[in-house]
Amino acid sequence: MGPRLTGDETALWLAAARVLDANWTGAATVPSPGLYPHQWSWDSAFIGLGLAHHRPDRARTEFLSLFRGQWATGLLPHIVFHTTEPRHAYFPGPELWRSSAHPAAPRGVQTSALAQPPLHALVALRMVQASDGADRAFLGPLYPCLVAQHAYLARDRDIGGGGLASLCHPWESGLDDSPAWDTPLAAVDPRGRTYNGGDHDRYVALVTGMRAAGYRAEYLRDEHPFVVEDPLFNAVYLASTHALAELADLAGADPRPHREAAERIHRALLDRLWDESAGCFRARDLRAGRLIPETTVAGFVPLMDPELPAPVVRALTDLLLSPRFAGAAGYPVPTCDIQSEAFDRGAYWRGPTWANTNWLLWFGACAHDLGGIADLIFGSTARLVRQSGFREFYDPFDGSGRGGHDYSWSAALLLDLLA
Ligand code: 9WN
Repeated sequence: MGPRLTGDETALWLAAARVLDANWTGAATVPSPGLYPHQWSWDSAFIGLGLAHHRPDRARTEFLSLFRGQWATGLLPHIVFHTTEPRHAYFPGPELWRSSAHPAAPRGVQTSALAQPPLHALVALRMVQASDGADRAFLGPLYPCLVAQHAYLARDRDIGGGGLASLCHPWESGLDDSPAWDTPLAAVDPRGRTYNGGDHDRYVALVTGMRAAGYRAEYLRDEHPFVVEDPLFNAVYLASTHALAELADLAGADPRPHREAAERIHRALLDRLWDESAGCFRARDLRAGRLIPETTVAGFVPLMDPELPAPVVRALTDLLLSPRFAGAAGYPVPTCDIQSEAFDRGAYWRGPTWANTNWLLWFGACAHDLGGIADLIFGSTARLVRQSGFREFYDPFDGSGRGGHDYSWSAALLLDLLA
């Protein structure tokens, strides 16, 4: 155990470490036992943050397992499948993606064909900074993979042409059923499928459309019906691009292209997603050609940008602390504006508080020396875990736990917050 902790914090630390140990498969960490039996991309990044303090050797193995799934295009898929046992059935499994039939997909491992928020370079940097030097050797093979991951986003996903990466599926956002996706998703033809009904048909229809087009970038650019620019994804992309510049220095490579890329993403976030009149960042629907009016927790994640202008930071913190978000929630930060019609305190990404979005906001608050907000988020997250355990998500009013139990990122991020 690393840091100096109080007795109560020590108990929390040990409980979190037990969850990560129990969810370790030998090669990676499942997000939640039973519920999610494979490896998810941004889960692994969050888990890596925690493992770096608890088992740095496993943090490295976790990343190497994930990057085994990387495609020749540079795409780092959002799921790497680890088991085909029927008792671990998860829908959609490899049969939906058919990655083995694609020439750019890796051999010997089955994967999805979507991205997730690219937090990996940021986590790799923190792993190297936290380590005794062992991670430097690991950086050699990892660095080119991270560069390829970012190059894919810049080359194949800058569909709007303004410097941001576009999402082609709600699953790529990490916030699957966020109210922000309701309108662009409603425009997708579900083609009469009946998997689980409702949005699920559209989720599947989006994938089968991409698959039928061979997952080609031209199809995504010209024909795919769901294309949005999301402030959370792009803020994470920006933070990782800054980290990539630092990793380049450590790896003896040229950091300048990454600094230039960061400058471009920083400008594009402000030019394309900042809504001055609302005082927050919003997602842009490229097919409808407009900002999506829903205000969600994703709109605060650009606080991760260290160069965000002071008036923008002020507007964001005012809204974050208002009764629409932290001001009315006993356990901030809810994923959706409490005053929105779409807000639902118990429904997944439509209201509850999550440890991972809290961590992103905590990181952003620290980047701007907003000690009060960082402490508020740290305190709320620790109280949630103390009261309800390492759950998937929590009711923002009474802190009761919802969804999966022994959730890996809730445990891992608590370790990082305590450290
Ligand atoms: C679809 C694993 C993943 C997270 C996502 C979360 C949920 C999957 C699902 O679980 O997504 O990828 O089955 O709903 O929304 O953020 O990475 O924890």
